Amino acid sequence: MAIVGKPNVGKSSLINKLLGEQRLIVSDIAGTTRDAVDAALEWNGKEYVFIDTAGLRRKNKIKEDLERYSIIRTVTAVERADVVVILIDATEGVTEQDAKIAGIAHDRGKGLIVAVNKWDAVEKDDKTIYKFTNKVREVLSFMPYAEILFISAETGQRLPKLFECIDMVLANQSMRVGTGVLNEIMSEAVALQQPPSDKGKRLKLYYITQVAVKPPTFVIFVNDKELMHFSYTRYIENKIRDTFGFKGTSLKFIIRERKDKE
Ligand SMILES: Nc1nc2c(ncn2[C@@H]2O[C@H](COP(=O)(O)OP(=O)(O)OP(=O)(O)O)[C@@H](O)[C@H]2O)c(=O)[nH]1
Ligand SMILES: [Mg+2]
Repeated sequence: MAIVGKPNVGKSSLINKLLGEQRLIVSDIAGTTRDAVDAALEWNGKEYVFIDTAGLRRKNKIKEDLERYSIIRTVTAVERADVVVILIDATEGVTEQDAKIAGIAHDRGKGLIVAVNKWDAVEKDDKTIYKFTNKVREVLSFMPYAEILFISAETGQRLPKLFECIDMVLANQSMRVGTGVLNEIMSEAVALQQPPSDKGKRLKLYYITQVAVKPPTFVIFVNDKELMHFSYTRYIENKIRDTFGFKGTSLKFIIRERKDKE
């Protein structure tokens, strides 16, 4: 599990709380953590390794080297991880900087959890969670599949829920769906919404199969790759998600051409 996020968002505090000891260095000076530190711990009889990272700063001339350095550290941590927990500071709201950090995990097809931290420090009414959730969905619109949790590294609020979420995302990253059922879903989807056509030629979808996990990866065989628009792939993806969820994980689609059957 890689814990990523802006400076001062509470990454080290979260790992400290999970460890139940003050092993990592926590401070309110942004940019405290310089190196990634691994922390192994047990939860409900299972072992988890958490990777702390240095917070990613906004670009700034003087700090450009430091910025580049922390991006490299974040990328390395993300690449080593199965699940990436993106921390957002509830007292500051979700920003473009958060989107940039989340994008690093999204681009690499990692399991994703968005944890809004410092929830204890926010004044709340009955609509606060709803409004914050909408804002996160808006800024992180490229990853609608991500789970969103509201936590506090300080009080420990919803940390058991965080582990439940991690287990669920891990399972979804490794889920395999049978070819039979995939082709049933695809045929049904095609019947419900006609595939696009161009210059008199219509897209035909012949066959779909899952070829890999982490992230779940599907190959779709079609008559003409050019006709398989992003939006139709997204439509098929949504149909698969309607049945299997795949919460917390991106899905990858590879489009291959095959000669016409007849
Ligand atoms: N109220 C509140 N404060 C928190 C919470 N989590 C962290 N903090 C405070 O936020 C400050 C920064 O915490 P750190 O854990 O050092 O943040 P970090 O993300 O590791 O920061 P860098 O290593 O600099 O990137 C500290 O003063 C913490 O006490 C929380 O859940 N609630
Ligand atoms: Mg830190």
